[in-house]
Amino acid sequence: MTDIGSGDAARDLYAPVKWSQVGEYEDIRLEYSGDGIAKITICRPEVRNAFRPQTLIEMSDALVIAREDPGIGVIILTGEGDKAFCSGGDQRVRGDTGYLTDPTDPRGVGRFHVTDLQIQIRRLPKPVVAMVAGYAIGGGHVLHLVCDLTIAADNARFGQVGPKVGSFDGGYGAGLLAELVGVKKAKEIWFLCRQYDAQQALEMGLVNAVVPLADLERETVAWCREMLRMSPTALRLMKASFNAATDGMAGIQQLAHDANLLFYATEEAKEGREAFKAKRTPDFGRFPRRP
Ligand code: S0N
Repeated sequence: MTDIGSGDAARDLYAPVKWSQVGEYEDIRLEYSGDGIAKITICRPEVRNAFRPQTLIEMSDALVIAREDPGIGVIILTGEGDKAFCSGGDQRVRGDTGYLTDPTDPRGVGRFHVTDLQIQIRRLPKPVVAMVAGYAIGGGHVLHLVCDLTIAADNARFGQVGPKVGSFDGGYGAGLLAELVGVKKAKEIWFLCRQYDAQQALEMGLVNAVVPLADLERETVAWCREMLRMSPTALRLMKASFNAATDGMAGIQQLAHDANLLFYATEEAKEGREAFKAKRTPDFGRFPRRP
């Protein structure tokens, strides 16, 4: 349980959720809690929630919908069932040029749709929480790495498999992992392709909490509701701040544009806009030159 004291406020965090479905997808489900949480579930349990290109395209679409909706403040990413969060790229549609949208099309050229999705999650200005039951393996492990927080069930298992199946993710898969657990441990994870249980993941800083499987969603929702009580702008700017150094110019761009977004509301910025529209010289003289 989160440490938020007792009483009504604490009880509200754990109030039952009645999810309502938003839109129709083939590989995923998008649901709203009605109080500010969107949940995206990968629904391919027969392959341990491996993603094919269509899965990633649908996830991207759902993330856009949740991002654009001002009623949504936090997004949960999860997998259907209790056996897997996600087992990475669907190896059945892995071609010689990447992952194929239509493996029966001889002219098809594959690619890594997951590259764009990883960036989308990082740049999304609302917290994204990975809710992990069972395996988070390969590209599925990297998906939880790019989420802001991870709540794991006690049956969760984490690991990379790239060198075992002839692939590797040297982007966020290497960099974020090293940031979280240290370079030596990250190399161990990638070079030996071992699996780690939830407790080991907690001890190495890979996840935020481990809870009994039966409590996974209840606890994840409580963490989300706790964040929903915070200032959305402060959360947005903190997320961008955590990513800024790692993301280089793209990170600075996000922070700078967020600053500009807030600057727009000031009298000083409005003076520039109004002067332009009125075809007059702007008068910035009344604004302080801050020390
Ligand atoms: C997840 C594992 C450990 C689960 O083991 P378990 O519980 O024993 O189940 P299984 O019997 O193995 O699996 C049940 C059924 O599910 C199928 N299946 C499982 N995973 C996949 C998968 N990824 N693709 C396709 N099918 C999968 C099984 O075949 C089985 O089917 P049936 O019942 O018909 O026999 C275990 O399943 C496991 O280790 N899975 C494979 C993990 C894996 O290899 N993942 C892919 C790793 N690569 C990526 O994720 C690519 C990431 C990527 O796109 C990328 C991005 C940027 C840069 C580089 C890359 C890159 O290529 O790495």
